[in-house]
Amino acid sequence: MRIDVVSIFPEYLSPLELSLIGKARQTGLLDLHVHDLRSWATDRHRTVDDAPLGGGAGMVMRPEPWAAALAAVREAGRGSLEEPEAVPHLLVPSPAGVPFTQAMAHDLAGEAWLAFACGRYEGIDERVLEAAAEQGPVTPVSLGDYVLNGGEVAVLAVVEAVARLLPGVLGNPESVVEESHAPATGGLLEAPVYTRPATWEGRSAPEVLLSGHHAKVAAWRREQSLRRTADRRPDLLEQLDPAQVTRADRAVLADLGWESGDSGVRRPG
Ligand code: 6GU
Repeated sequence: MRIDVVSIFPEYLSPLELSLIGKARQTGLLDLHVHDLRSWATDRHRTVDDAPLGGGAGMVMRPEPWAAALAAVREAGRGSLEEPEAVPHLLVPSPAGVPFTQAMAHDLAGEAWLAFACGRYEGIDERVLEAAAEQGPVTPVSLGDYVLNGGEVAVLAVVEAVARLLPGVLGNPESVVEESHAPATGGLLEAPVYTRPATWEGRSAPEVLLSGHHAKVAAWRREQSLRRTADRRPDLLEQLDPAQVTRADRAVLADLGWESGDSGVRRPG
């Protein structure tokens, strides 16, 4: 996969040289390029922002450097991807974007080329995104319902979430199957985990995990997933596919005061 990132703080992306992502770059699984938006600013002060039309607080990123940067990225990528018609899927981090999810990470992991346009200040002039949408897919993405100063932290999060799904990036491909939010867990949160010593500072790990009884361990983990999801993310529990709810699940849910039936599960009162 090729990934291009355009930012006025390219150093902000240096963690992408570390750990599994850094390794994936070294081994050629990930071809990641970070670009400084200011290289496409043309005035003496390398200005990339200006006051918002219509007034208001803050500054808006000017269209000209962005258009030049995105054109240069498209050109560079076409050279490297051998497909002469290739275009990147442009992702634009923004608190006004669509929520980034594990499902989106899986979809993006199937693409050959992603590009990220990191806005700072109040954002990028909207016409840049309109023009880009005539060249290829454009998706504004948000990490969640809070405000960051710019898109760089979101790029770190999205690139890590996507890259770890690429074949060969993780040592153990099974670890992506059972984790929280993976389709295989039916969208439940993962159960708590323990390691040795079995008793630490007077606290014992759950007995069942020492039993060697795989079916009992699986049943215990399923129950813990349900309880934790009910506590922390009742919204996820409500979206559970009724066909995936077993009789044992119903007993746990009833204990929590949840109702379950053929149409799904409903939270108490
Ligand atoms: Cl992707 N960008 C910014 N600036 N703030 C955010 C965000 C993204 N996601 C949540 N808050």
